[in-house]
Amino acid sequence: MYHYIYFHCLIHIILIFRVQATVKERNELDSKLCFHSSFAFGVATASFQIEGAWNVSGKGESIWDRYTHEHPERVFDHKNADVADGSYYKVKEDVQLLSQLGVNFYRFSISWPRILPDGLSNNVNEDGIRYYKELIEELRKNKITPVATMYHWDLPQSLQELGGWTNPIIADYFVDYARVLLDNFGDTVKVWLTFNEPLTFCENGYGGDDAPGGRSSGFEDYMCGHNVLRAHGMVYRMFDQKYRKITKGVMGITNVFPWIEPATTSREDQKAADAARQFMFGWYANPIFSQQGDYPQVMRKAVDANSKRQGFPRSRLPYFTAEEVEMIRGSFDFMGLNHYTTYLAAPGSGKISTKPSYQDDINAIITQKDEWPKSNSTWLRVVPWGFRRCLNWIKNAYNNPKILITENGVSFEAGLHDTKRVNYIDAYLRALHAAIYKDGCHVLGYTYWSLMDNFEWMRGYSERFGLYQVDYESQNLTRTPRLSAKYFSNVAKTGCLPDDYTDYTYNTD
Ligand code: GBH
Repeated sequence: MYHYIYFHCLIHIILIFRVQATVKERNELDSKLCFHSSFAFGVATASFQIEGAWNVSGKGESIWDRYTHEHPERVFDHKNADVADGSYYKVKEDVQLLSQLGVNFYRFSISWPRILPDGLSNNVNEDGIRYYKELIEELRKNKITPVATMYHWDLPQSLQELGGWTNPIIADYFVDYARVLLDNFGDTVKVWLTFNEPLTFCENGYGGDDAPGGRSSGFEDYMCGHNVLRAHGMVYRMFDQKYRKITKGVMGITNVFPWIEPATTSREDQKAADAARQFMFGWYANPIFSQQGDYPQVMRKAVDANSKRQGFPRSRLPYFTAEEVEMIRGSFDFMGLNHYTTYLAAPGSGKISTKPSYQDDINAIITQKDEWPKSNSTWLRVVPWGFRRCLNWIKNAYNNPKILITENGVSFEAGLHDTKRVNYIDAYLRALHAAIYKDGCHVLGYTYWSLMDNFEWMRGYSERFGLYQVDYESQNLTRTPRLSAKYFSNVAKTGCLPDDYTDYTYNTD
């Protein structure tokens, strides 16, 4: 209990740097929708998507380097992230952008192969340590709290040669890597996330077409997930035992949870929606955040049964030992949550083919409504009310954990006058405000994805999520604030949503 209260306070204190004056300002504006002064605002990026310098000063090759070089045809615009936003060379410039925004924190990720070129801790690349130390120091000078993700998908290629996340040994190597990070940055980074979206990199990476391009759905994706959960639990336990006291930090994991609404109110659709939530979110949340731990029961039952029907002598979803269940259960100080959009679910046909597939295991038809406003990403429609439902579902399922929204954002066409993005952020923040102050959800802060346009994985540079526009034609990759940067900086600095958009020519088209 003591620990609980202690960490509750600690993460608040760590994230908050907002100036006192804004509290007064806010009291004068009762009519406005305001977040409590302890609520933190930030923006996020990820190493592979912004750094470039892919083979500079000792950095090793990552699976995304290899994949985009070998298969340019699989990337929408046939581009790669060799240069990306050049952030490796722009520490001061990028921190200036953050400072102009007035955000409390910056969520960035650390490139494993920049720190450990071969993935292994016997060879530490000093330039990698230097680079992140410079970034962290620059943030500190500007009173911006660093929030670091240990793994945002850029696995060292050398470890992929051993099977990557499908090989159980990788959990040990991830622990070694985490130890190097905590030894080097533990004194200055107080908020840690082990992983970004295991669902995405296991499902799309080992079950689909993202790097490393495993395309082994319903099989390698489950192995990946299993080892990621073990690796997370092991790193959290090491942190708890060896680093927590000396670093005074906190640690969590980021999962992605699109809201899943039943397509109709029928019992069948509700059941399908519940199963889909468990397969998408519960897969990674239940073992860590639920009272009982382990995989969600619907998932366990469905994959076990389907594996049997397909003639496998054992389930395609691996089993944790009793010790592993205990190690993973409760391995968090807070929950990182990425939320972008909402889907509808209806029951699938129940048919399975002999070839395993995650989709068959879920057995749901996932769609979106035509009338929901589109973005520039096929998977992302604007459905702010889904955010509130998502947060309430988590509150009920996992005993109202402390949540840090680690990503929320939207892609639109290039251009500086992005009223549609302003509209999206404002609407999602209103839904979040209701979830916190009307429903009692325990949310500590909000992170917009992304600080600036960047390499959008298989979509190349074709989808833009940035508050700052990046001019990829210009020599120095010029960053220019969009209207949404002005809007978001106003929100971050005051903690309030503006009443009207006279300044921003708000419209909802
Ligand atoms: C985030 O994931 C990532 O964490 C971040 O790196 C990324 O830049 C951001 O999204 C914006 O894209 O193409 O139909 O197969 C959000 C969840 C999961 C959404 C994978 C896109 C692929 C859908 N993502 N999904 S599809």
